[in-house]
Amino acid sequence: MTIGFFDSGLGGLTVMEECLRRLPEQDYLYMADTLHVPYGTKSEEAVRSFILEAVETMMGQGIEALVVACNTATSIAVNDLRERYSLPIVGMEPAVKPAVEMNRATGKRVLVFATQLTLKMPKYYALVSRVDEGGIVDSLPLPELVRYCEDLQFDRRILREYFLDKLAPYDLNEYGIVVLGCTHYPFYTNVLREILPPHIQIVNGNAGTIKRLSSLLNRYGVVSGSGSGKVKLMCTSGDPEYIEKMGKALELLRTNAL
Ligand code: DGN
Repeated sequence: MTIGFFDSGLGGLTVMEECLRRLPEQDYLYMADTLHVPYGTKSEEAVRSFILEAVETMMGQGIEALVVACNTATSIAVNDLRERYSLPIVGMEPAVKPAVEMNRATGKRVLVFATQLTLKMPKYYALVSRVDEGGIVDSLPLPELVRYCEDLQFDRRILREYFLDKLAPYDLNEYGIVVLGCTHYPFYTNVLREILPPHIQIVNGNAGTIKRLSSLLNRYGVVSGSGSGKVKLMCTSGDPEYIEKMGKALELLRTNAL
């Protein structure tokens, strides 16, 4: 089976890389809507039409399951995609629910990093209202981080300065968990680990998405695949030179050279 992964840019690679390790018996295709990255700062209507167009292209490439490996795109268009197509479709959700549950015993707060668009969508509001009974969840948009990632900016000094500036208003002793609610952000887990106090855990939604994908594939009868465990195709809506960048970024994730 060929599983298609979709994001505006490099972020979805963090999900696909983990999926390649956990489900090596499938084939993979990755599509980045580089013509329109970043999504997080654009209007909901514009982003919806970008997503529908890009996914239509992926359908033409013969994918048999789709992972919307972008929190912003999931919030905006996962329902439209499910109405249009009958193949298994899995999206992202900021891991707020597990974070709140994990923090219940400690009484500490949860800090969610995501794009502005994800944080202002009704889906996010509904998620937080559902799980955050104690009012312990705070949210912080980090739009520059998507741009840094797209520029393959992994310079420790620049990133440290960036995070220290963004986190300055927060008393980190009050927090027990940071949730990475954008698929670009796990590229920065290592640098965040160096900056955050050791008691703060860093979580993302990738494992949850892969778990949902596995059970959906089982439900569709795809118990085990006969694929190569490889990425068969990487494509973009824009400059084909970007494909080299995707290869580099995937290698950095694979070797944890970040
Ligand atoms: N990777 C996307 C997400 O998970 O929300 C955001 C990328 C963007 O275009 N801003």
